[in-house]
Amino acid sequence: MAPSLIAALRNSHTSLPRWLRLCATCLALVPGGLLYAAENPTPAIKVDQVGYLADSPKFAVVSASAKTFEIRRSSDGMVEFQAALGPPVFDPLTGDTVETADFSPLRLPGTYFILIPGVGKSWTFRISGNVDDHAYYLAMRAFYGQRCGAAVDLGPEFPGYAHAACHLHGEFHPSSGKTGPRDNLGGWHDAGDYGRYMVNSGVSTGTLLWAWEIFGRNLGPIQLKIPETGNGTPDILNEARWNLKWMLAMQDTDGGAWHKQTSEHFSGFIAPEQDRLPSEVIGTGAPPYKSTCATADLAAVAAIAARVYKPYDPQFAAQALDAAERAWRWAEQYPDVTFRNPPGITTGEYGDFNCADERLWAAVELWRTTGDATYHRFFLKGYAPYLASLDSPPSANWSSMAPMALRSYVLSRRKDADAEAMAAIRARMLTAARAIVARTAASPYHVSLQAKDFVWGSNGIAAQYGMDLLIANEIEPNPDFVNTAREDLHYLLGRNTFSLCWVTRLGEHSVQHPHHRPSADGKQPGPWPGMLAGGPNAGRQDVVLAALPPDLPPAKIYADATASYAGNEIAINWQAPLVFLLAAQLHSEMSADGASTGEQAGKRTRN
Ligand code: G3I
Ligand code: 9MR
Ligand code: ZN
Repeated sequence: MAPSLIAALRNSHTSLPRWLRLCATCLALVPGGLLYAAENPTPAIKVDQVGYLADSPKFAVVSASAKTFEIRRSSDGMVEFQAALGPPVFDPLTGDTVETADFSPLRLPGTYFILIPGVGKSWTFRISGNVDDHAYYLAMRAFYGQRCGAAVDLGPEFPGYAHAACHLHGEFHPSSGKTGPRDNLGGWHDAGDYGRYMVNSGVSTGTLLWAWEIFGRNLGPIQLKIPETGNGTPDILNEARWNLKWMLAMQDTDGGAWHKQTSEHFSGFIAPEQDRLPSEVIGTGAPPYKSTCATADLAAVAAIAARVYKPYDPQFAAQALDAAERAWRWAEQYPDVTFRNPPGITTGEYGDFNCADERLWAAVELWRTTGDATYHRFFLKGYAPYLASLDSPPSANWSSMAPMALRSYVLSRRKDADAEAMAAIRARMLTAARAIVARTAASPYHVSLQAKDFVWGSNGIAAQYGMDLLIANEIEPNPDFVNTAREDLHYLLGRNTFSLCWVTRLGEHSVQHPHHRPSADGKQPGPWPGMLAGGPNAGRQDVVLAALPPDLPPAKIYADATASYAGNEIAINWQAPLVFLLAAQLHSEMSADGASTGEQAGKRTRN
């Protein structure tokens, strides 16, 4: 029987007698189940190894010469769908010539693989109405794994993935303008290193809080099995608060915030609790010691926190607002104190030489929270030169906060917003989103990334494009925006030139050797789960990438190797837009009451 006929029989649930559908299953079992079970998957067939939402477009990519493909059920090899591949197309970003396998019509929930006779079979994937729930859970729990200053234990799902309270010996570095010991006050390890950095914490925590504000209805009931679970506050907010606590503690009595808290140099590849290098609060080395970018980021994030936590903990919300306002005033007084590593400090710098965009972001968030016209005026005076930042989002988002400032203005939906500013930002955002849609549709790998995006953390940039599109969808609902965002997720979860799922412990072929100290201390059989690796980087700033062949196209400059910190590290600022993207895929039907905050009661689209 022809596979397409089998599929047609199987899919026609109601119209055919059960015996005929069973018969189709029996016929399919022989060629599929017996012949292909033992075969190893081929990287030439690239699928999202987590899967595809049942009602969405479904593309796989094939880098081998073939004409047709089959989708088979993984349980018994039965053919569910068969179609022609698209024409071969050359992809300059990877140097691959690829065809698209479009199986959008297949909506039947199940676990499948793609089979191309003569080429091989793909890794498996699911089709389901809630395909990304587990990915969201793992990606959010990755933040829990990054907690500093407390014991962490992932429990029976990942036995042995635990660490004792770490970095308990803290002190003020002379560059901070203070001396003496310092308690560990929480926060997340930034990345594969054990530093905590305000600037990167700002964008990451802000992104998670936005995920809550926009997709809260989907997220409210999801339990992350963290120590706070069940305390009445949604877990995404419980987890974000762990980092907020540290950020708030980085504020000095004058309102300014120190730039970072790290050891003097990076520790070796040891477990966090084994790292006994003192954890130093590090400043600029000269009065006023705090940095403007760190302080303005704190103002922005604390202002968001003030509105988001209000229904759950009004006292904490008030504390956050007070911190935000004090930080704002400090940054007014010191608008351009930038940061460079002081002598003797070699950990990450997150040095940003212009903090005007961070202040713009702080102004919008404070205005959204308080309605105070002072912040609004500040924004209106300063936003126009940044409109262009929406056209082609910058490659380092931790240093370029203007797009978040502008988007936040539109997301506010406030009645006192300036009509002209609103219209200008909306138009620019929507034009940019349409351009991303168009170029993704033209991309052989169906991904939004361009050649210029293959820098340190390119996977974070792919996730950010998805986030930009989803925010555009909040402004003007458009299925193209939502579907294109999902294409970027498919790229991250396996539909890429390496056929690699870039999130650890997700899918059947995922990153094994992230540059992540807790994963590489040799105690566990595999990496800590749920973490997004940095991805291909044409900057090649480590020995592994530098040693790759010189003529590689940008999207190929990657190796799954622990030593590759410029390509295979993980970081909270790439993780947060991944969470945002995943949060958008979850279904609101799962939600309990009270998940939404005041602002988000407005229009939303669900997919
Ligand atoms: O944007 C430019 C681009 O125009 C240029 O063509 C390209 C050439 O290489 O460089 C691009 O800038 C790069 C930038 O990342 C892009 O995001 C810089 O070269 C590169 O040095 C910079 O790397 C940063 C890296 O720290 C080194 O400072 C990464 O953004 C940043 O994510 C990373 O952060 C580290 C922390 O320092 C320490 N903790 C781990 C964390 C993640 O690796
Ligand atoms: O492990 C460090 C990583 O977390 C940083 O992102 C990266 C860039 O700042 O640096 C890594 O540390 C390397 C150091 O810079 C150079 N010597 C090798 C270190 C990693 O083994
Ligand atoms: Zn720690």
